[in-house]
Amino acid sequence: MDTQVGIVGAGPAGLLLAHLLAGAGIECVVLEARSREYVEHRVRAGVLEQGTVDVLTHTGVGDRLQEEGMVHRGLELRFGGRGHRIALSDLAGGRAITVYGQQEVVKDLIAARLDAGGTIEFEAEAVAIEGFDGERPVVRYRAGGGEHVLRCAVVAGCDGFHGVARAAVPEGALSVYEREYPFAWLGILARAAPSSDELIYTHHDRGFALHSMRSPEVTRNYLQVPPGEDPEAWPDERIWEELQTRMATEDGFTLERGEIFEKGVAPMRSFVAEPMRHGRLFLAGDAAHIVPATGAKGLNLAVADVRVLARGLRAWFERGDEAGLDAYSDRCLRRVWRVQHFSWWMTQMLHRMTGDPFEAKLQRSQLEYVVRSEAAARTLAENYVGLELEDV
Ligand code: FAS
Ligand code: PHB
Repeated sequence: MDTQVGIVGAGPAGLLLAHLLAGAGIECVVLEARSREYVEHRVRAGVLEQGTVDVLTHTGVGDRLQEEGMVHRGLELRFGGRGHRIALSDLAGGRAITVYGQQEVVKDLIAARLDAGGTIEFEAEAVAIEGFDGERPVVRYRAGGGEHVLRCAVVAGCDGFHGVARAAVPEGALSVYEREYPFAWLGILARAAPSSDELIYTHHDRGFALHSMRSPEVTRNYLQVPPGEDPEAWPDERIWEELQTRMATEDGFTLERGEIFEKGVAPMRSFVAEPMRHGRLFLAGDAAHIVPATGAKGLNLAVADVRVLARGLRAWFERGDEAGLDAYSDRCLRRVWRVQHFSWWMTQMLHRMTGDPFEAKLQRSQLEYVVRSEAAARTLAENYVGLELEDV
């Protein structure tokens, strides 16, 4: 056997799992199809739940996060030309979110693994995962122009929505639940100072808009656009004009503009594949589930999965105790479905879904209720900052 745990994918799920296993003295190898340069610069998520910040900090990879991450104790819901602050920390027992780009988390985890002598094979594309119904699973992968085999005791499928791990599960062994939304998100990164200290989620007749950030000099903004929209249909001026229109307020809010240096369109879907364990193959992160980004949950859900998986693998390798692995799927899916519901709830409340005037009236009523009722606001706050694993 080449290693104890073969990990397919060097995204947040695979990298954090490798880091946690190494901390427990468990050998692992990470196989990543893309280059290090590519994965360290792929722009995705931006919001870390308290639990994610805690696990990174407590396991020694949170120094830059603590230094550069921006702690937010509130967010704004904006509709009808007015903003309403949701006091996240006051409503959720002092817990907060931290704004810190996913690519920064990936950089920190890669550096930590390589500095510790860990093995991450970049440009190593897994093409098949076999034998996981027995005790000697193997991962076949292409690297350096040749075919290779990684023999291990366990395989962690952390290869995202389009990976090979979920596809390796025999037909009929998976129950799939999914929903495609009738829109996508156009996301930009711009060299412009944030126009607000906190995130602004906007409901508007023309569609959803979100103002986020990455640093005091870089903002991250999103616009709801039709599904499959071509980013090239959105020259910079059109993006700024549309963002300004949707985020305008009665008191004259003006969005800071700057050079747009990243532009992309991401589809919106909800997806769950059950169960997440198949013999010696464990699915984690986007390989098992996708949420619409409205709740800022994708990365955080991946982290929650691998915290449970690492704990189960440690008990099994150290003491032969398989209870944690047996409970892995059910334990993760409880949180997955709570987060699926919250992400769907935020999405259906804030986006122009069908354009039906009745629906728009319901959305306005729901938004008015959330910003006026402490009970309703607390529901949003405690889910947004992230429920403790034990609370789900
Ligand atoms: P990832 O997809 O991050 O990582 C999987 C890794 O596996 C990749 O590096 C891939 O190259 C590799 N891989 C795939 N197939 C392989 C193979 N055969 N062999 C080897 N390696 C293979 N979430 C938010 O919370 N907020 C957001 O704003 C947000 N925006 C997003 C925008 C986009 C365009 C996308 C696609 C996702 C976005 N997400 C967002 C969700 C995202 O952050 C994911 O939830 C998060 O990356 C999940 O991490 P992983 O499960 O590690 O999967
Ligand atoms: C981001 O900063 O990229 C971000 C923030 C909040 C979301 C989604 C994305 O809901």
